Amino acid sequence: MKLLKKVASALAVATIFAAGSASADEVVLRAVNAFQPGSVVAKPFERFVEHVNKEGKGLVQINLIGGPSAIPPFEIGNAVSSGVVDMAYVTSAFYPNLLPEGAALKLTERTMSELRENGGWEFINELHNKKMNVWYLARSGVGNPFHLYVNKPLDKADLSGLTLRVTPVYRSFFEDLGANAIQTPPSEVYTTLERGVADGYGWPIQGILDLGWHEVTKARVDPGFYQVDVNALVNLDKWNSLTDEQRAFLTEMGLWLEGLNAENAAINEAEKKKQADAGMVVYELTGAEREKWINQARESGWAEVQEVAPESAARLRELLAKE
Ligand code: 173
Repeated sequence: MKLLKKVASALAVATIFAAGSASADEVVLRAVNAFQPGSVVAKPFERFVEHVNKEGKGLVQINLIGGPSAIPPFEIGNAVSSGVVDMAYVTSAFYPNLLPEGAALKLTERTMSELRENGGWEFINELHNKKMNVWYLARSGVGNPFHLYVNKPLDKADLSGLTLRVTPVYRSFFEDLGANAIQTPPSEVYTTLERGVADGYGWPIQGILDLGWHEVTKARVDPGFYQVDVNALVNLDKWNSLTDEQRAFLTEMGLWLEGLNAENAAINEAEKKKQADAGMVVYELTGAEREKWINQARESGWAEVQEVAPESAARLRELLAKE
């Protein structure tokens, strides 16, 4: 035990020395991930952190302090806004209190490269700067659609009589189709379903098996709708305190993170197969019901943006949507 302690303290001194001597310009950013460590939704950021730490020696390092058990998901926006953490990987659905305009992000019909060209990224970044004191470094989730998962039969775009677990992503859409909505963080989905408190829930196509929810889920409803937004945010004071070189490096790493969106199509197929192999079935809406489902999702989504962010809604729609 004594020897171990000595080794440990020698290591600690060595670490401090190494950190101190690496470079006067090296910055270590404390980051938090809103999603369960190791799960497919958390993964792009975990890979990002690994990539930054490999490429950014002597310049920028990221210390990932943990997942949703470190900071509750709905408080992560506040944490990065106030500088409790320097960086966060979090969906706008977890910070609607700070940025109501975030409701538009899931309605994106363009790729991130398109948004970086048409001024969309710039506008979204500006909103995050002004309203939330964060830099909008990059977005994951484009190409990863949301779905409704249910334990009761469904063959129409009609959710009346169903109680569904939601976040701000799904609320307006599900309610407009007649559902009774209850909001929970992801950590409570399993028990909510297991106890029959809800008949179903919204979640992306990715992650069901990682979270063990196939055990309490009978079916997925197709088609999916919207596109996930999970955003890499940097506290704005921290961002402004970085050198030009550090900012340029992080910007490049952010583009690398957005490059991972190209993998989503293949991941989605693999996830569908895993769900089927686990015994989940698909309730596929077809014909007019499918049209109604898709149109209602879009309409409810934009109506909500108009309601919560009337001054930015038209501009957001022009930049993010295709029509
Ligand atoms: O369902 C959710 O908790 C949610 O809103 C979300 C958003 C992005 C990715 C995964 C889940």
